[in-house]
Amino acid sequence: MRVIDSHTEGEPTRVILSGGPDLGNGSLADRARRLCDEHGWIHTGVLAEPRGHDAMVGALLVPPADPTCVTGVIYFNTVGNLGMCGHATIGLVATLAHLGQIGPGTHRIETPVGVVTAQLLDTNTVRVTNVESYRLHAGVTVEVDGLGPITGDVAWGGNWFFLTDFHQIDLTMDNIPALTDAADRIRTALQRDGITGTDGAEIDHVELLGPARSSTADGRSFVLCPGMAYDRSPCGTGCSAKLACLAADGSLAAGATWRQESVIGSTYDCTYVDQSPDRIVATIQGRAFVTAEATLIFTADDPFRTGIRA
Ligand code: PYC
Repeated sequence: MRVIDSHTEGEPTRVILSGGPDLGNGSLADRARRLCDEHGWIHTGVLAEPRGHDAMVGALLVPPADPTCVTGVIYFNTVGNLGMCGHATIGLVATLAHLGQIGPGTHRIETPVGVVTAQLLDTNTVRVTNVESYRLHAGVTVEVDGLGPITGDVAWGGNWFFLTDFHQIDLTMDNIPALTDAADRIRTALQRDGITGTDGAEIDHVELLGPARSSTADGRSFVLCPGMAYDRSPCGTGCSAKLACLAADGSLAAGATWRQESVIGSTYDCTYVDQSPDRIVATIQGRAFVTAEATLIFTADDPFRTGIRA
């Protein structure tokens, strides 16, 4: 399996160029389901130890169903699929540029939750225009074991998020274990209380929000991804969900830039345009750097051929 690794504002992406499973030629959503149902080992085999680690996100390239797209892609992490992934789209575009497969300009990319566009601004800088984002519920309160009542919004940004202003623990790197534990407790409380996205979709991302530390940023976040890994980048789909909430509150005008800082201090510049009632289309700009080109080897009698499952 041929892969290229990159990181986007600190968050790793592993693009599978060849050697991935054949998922047929249904819709991207059908092929994403087949990846989980028939080839579930890929998630840990490609991304988890001993070949990777918990924070990695995979990008399996597949032929697009929409011929206007440069590629189709299915994003996944060690525990399952992601709908969209902002940082991995930036990493994918930098990877395709590194391979000489695309040049500067705008490129359409098909994901299981819709087509996104990505503008390659220079070798490393990419601006992604995401699928539509929206806030589903405002001001939802859950009683969280060990934290007390926590109030936040439920929003879609290509994945489902619970976003809450969080003041109990500073959003700094030395607090990552405590932040991970807090976000996981919130996610557990949401599940316990049956609080979901549209059509009962699981809210699998929790975004803790606080003040920026840099004077040039507008806010800081800690994002817990499905599983127990946190996003090193400011989380592209999480920023989209955040912008949907800001727009719904009337706190950020269409076209204005919001600079979101991650828990490690990296940033995305984000803007939005209004879409049909109560929806926005967010644009996320950040930088990705290619870190490795590799061939993954899956030896038949390797006891950890399919990765170490947590
Ligand atoms: O950038 O959208 C994102 C993302 C989701 C999970 C990890 N990164």
